Amino acid sequence: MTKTALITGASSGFGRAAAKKFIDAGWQVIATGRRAERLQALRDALGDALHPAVFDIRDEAAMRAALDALPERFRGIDLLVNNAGLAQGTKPAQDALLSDWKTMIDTNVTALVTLTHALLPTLIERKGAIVNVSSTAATYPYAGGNAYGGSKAFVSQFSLGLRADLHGTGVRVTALEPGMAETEFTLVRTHGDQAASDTLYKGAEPMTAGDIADTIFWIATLPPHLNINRLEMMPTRQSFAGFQVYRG
Ligand code: NDP
Ligand code: 8X3
Repeated sequence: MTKTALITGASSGFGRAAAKKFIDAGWQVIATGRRAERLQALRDALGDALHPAVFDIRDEAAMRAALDALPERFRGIDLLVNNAGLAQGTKPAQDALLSDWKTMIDTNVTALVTLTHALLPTLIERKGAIVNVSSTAATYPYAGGNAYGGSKAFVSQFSLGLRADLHGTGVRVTALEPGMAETEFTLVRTHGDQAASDTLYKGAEPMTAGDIADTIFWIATLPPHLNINRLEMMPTRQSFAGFQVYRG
């Protein structure tokens, strides 16, 4: 029987690559995002196995309306990929905009738990799976990471908590924690600074959206008796740095 995935943030980056990956493998995909023209282009490219659902994920009423409006054949959701998310700003906390922090928390945390809560009954009924896109920022703090890292730490810990609560239901839950990958992420984070984005990724051989899509697909298609709890991945050229010491 054809399986169905709901992938949030499918108008760009990881989500768009994942939509293509799953459809190429014979799944149906509900692809969400705010940019209708991007999702329509994806629909045109991938065919009617893709259902575009256009809404701002922070708008709970719009989210519920989109779920209510799903065509019959897309209603049995087997996989939820909570991928929509963003960072806003790179400044230290004392210079950061509170509005940026609230945008990150509303998107990366509140919207993610709202959608998850709405889909749990279906996922339990179908012994489905949840892949939550967290980040290495969940574990490793860095200057300017403040609320973004906090939001992703929530995503990882929430995923593990879901695992505990869903014990015995057959529903699998994974926190996927990627490091540096070149998408529109840095463009969004810097409010459109293409040069900053190009500089960050130049010579770093960052991961690609396709790398992450392949990983999500691998996680979701493992035999049902296997659960990846959390998976951290980085480009080979990225690793860890030390602590900082202030000597006043
Ligand atoms: P992109 O900016 O390329 O894609 C982000 C996606 O999220 C877009 O499709 C965007 O759609 C969607 N989105 C953002 N805000 C909203 C909103 N309010 N309502 C609906 N959809 C929204 O970035 P990535 O593909 O890189 O990011 C995907 C996820 O991966 C994010 O959660 C990010 O934090 C995480 N991540 C990224 C890493 C990286 O280095 N790139 C590393 C680790 C984690 P639209 O704008 O059309 O609404
Ligand atoms: C994105 C990776 O290092 O920019 O989650 O926080 S990082």
